[in-house]
Amino acid sequence: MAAVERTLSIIKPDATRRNLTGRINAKFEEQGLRIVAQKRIRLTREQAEAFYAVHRERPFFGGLVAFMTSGPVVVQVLEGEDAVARNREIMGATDPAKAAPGTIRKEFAENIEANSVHGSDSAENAAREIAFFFSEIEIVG
Ligand code: RTP
Ligand code: MG
Repeated sequence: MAAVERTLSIIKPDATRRNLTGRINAKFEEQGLRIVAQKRIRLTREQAEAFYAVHRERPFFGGLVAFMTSGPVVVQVLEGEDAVARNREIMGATDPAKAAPGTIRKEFAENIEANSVHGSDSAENAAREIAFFFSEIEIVG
């Protein structure tokens, strides 16, 4: 049986601006992930730069930080079997033009940058990213 895991999800500013939080959360819940923590926040430039520090040398870093601080985000912890990989299936490919039908990015993303959601890409990064935004008492599994 697959292990129960947690992953960090962010509903990005392009999606909160279009009032898509509920429709995105329905995708997670319908496909077996439970939202065990959630809060709506506005990232500061310092927070966005720290969260995406791994991408600091990438050409898209400046644009990404500007985008992620352009409006509210909803940060959340998703729990379920194989939650890290499962969430990335539900999200679809980074570029919505390459995302599979039915995925969040295929249905909602505007482009490769404003792509509606973030999801941790490994169990190690999930642990680090969850700790970046949440304390243990805020996560109710
Ligand atoms: P995420 O981290 O947000 O879950 O997305 P990901 O793993 O699919 O993509 P990643 O390569 O980690 O890139 C992080 C985010 O940077 C933006 N991006 N822009 N302009 C570009 O070519 C470009 N490439 C990536 C996206 O918002 C992407 O989700
Ligand atoms: Mg990534």
